Amino acid sequence: MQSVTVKTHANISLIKYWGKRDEVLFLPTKSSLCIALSELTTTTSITQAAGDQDEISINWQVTTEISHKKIIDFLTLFRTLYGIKQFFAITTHNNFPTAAGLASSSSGFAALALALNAFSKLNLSEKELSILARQGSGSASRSVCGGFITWHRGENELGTDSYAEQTFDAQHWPEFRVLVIVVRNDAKKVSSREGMRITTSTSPSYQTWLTNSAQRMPLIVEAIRNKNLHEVGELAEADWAEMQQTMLDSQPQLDYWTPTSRDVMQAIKTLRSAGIPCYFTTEAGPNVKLICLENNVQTIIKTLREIDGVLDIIACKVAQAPIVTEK
Ligand code: 2P0
Repeated sequence: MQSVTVKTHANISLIKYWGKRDEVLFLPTKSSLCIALSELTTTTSITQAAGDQDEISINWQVTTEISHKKIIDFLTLFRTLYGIKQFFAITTHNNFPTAAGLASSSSGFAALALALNAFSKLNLSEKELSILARQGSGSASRSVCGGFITWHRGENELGTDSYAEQTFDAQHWPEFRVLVIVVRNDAKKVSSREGMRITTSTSPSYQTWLTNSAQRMPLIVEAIRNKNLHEVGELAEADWAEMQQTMLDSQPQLDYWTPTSRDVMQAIKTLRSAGIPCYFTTEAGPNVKLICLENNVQTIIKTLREIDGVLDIIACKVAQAPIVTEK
């Protein structure tokens, strides 16, 4: 029987996505920029279903009914968009905790989009795949690419110009590293989707962030082009801090961090004061992501491992493009 297997990478944004201007089409309020992470992967296989309904097997570490429904909705959308009648049998597996702020939906829906495209022999372009993946989860639009990736906000309201593309490839900056500091493995209480809805409709600082963040986009691209870690780190932390402010001044307030998250962020600042260049960001969750260069990885890991509540530290390089295998 024909089968397709796809391996994608989760991504971590340095200039953030937090808010939609169209919830049905997943159109963001602003552009964002991220890195694909070599060690955080989703592997998804697809074959034809035996009967007349989709069969889904999620071997994720935390499986929720919501994630199951999101996949079914995405398959239904795919059939509608491309006039396909077939039902699918899908097995999908993450090598990292799901729905805990490690961007599982980014690699998850990107893998699904790539697998459906290959299985149905549609030959969609990378741009079309990004637009498709976006409609499963916004951040998934970025995981169809490898390297350093920009997701363009787009201007039209049909979503045809809101897609991600590679800005620099995975080899551009070989010494660049991301450390994923895991402080909790369980699913978060307020989903990103719901959190964004609350923030965009209630945060008084939201518009200011949109304006400032848009100005950071060209600056961070230049900083990455020049391999200037200090600039990249300062811009990423500034964008994170303003995003965090929009969450904290939302009604109800959104606070995704644990005491350990805060201890880790403080330790990163202390390391920096001691002359070790490292910077942090987070998603909508308690786990912290640190950016640094290869030569400081061991020192940083040794320091952060001593913090109470740190469960794991995963050292990532910038990932290559997804891999699609057909049988
Ligand atoms: C980001 N996050 O840029 C930001 C920063 C969380 C904080 O992308 O509703 O899971 O499925 O489009 O893609 C999380 O958003 O949300 C996210 P939906 P998604 O990485």
